Amino acid sequence: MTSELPAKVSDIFDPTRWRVVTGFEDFTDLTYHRQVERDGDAVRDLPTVRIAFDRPEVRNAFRPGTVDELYRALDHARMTPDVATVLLTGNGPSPRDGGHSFCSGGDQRIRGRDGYRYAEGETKETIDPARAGRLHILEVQRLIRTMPKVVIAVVNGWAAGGGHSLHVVADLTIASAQHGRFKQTDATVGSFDAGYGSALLARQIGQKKAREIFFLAREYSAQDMVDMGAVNEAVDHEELEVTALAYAADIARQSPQALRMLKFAFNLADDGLAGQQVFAGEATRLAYMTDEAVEGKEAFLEKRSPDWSSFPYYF
Ligand code: S0N
Repeated sequence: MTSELPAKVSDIFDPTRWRVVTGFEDFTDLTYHRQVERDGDAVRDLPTVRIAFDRPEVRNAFRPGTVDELYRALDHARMTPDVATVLLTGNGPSPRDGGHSFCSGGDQRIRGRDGYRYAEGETKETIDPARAGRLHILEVQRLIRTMPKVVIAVVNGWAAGGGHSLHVVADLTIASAQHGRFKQTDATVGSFDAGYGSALLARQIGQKKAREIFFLAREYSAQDMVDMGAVNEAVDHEELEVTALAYAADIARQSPQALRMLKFAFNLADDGLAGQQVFAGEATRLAYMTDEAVEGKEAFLEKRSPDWSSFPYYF
């Protein structure tokens, strides 16, 4: 592992705390870093990753390729055993006007009648129909929701439209007191997140406030969102990433198994049978570790009846 410092990708990014995750050098719309501890040339991984939108000139709007990269990075974090926490944030500020953004949702310049174009200039004739019509940010939302890691939205600027929905689906949200701004613009541009973005928000802050946010499309500050219960904490902009890392350090002190079970338990009622399935998968995995489940498997392999006599029906 190289001890070379990564490039400074945002105003509050501290390169000494991070290394670039290898294998994702082809990313154009995101940056993906792993938290490290440096001691001279020695670099030791810590259990947090930072995934950041990197299109500050368009308020970190996502196009289909951005969503592909986001899914890849999140899925890599999901499968990396010693990663406990994912920080999802936005790089910036914009080199054009200094504006700060977490994410402003789907890139409206390439939204077509037949789905999002992968690139500007693609037409109905040249677009690949297998890729264009996918509203696959919803697949990302489901991954955030079901991955057995804690995902923290670190809202450094605008969270608008589909960007607002990403913060809603994250497990926790910390926002910049000065630059964190929230606006649900879906209805303004004729789109609507009728899934987690709206319904889960209503679970979090109540029906009236959620409907206000969507129907009026007004702007809210980080403190407004804390007051509504949609954001955990509004902190000084300069302290935002340090605070997120302090949250991650606390999370890393908890039992991985307990964190997984709790996350899936918090999701269960709202996610219906899909939530039950995720929770049940973990319960089954735990059961497989018991002598009782081993007896069932071994009895089958040894072609005998299982002997349950040492396993009680009641605790
Ligand atoms: C974020 C806002 C409020 C910031 O305003 P501000 O600070 O005044 O900046 P601007 O001057 O407006 O912006 C600076 C430059 O950035 C460009 N830009 C900003 N946002 C976008 C964007 N989303 N797409 C493309 N370009 C963007 C501006 O155009 C400007 O560039 P110039 O100077 O060259 O014009 C403000 O920017 C704003 O309101 N942005 C639009 C927010 C928005 O409406 N987003 C889309 C909402 N809908 C979705 O996200 C749907 C996607 C989705 O998640 C989804 C959910 C469920 C089902 C399907 C989907 C799906 O994938 O469609």
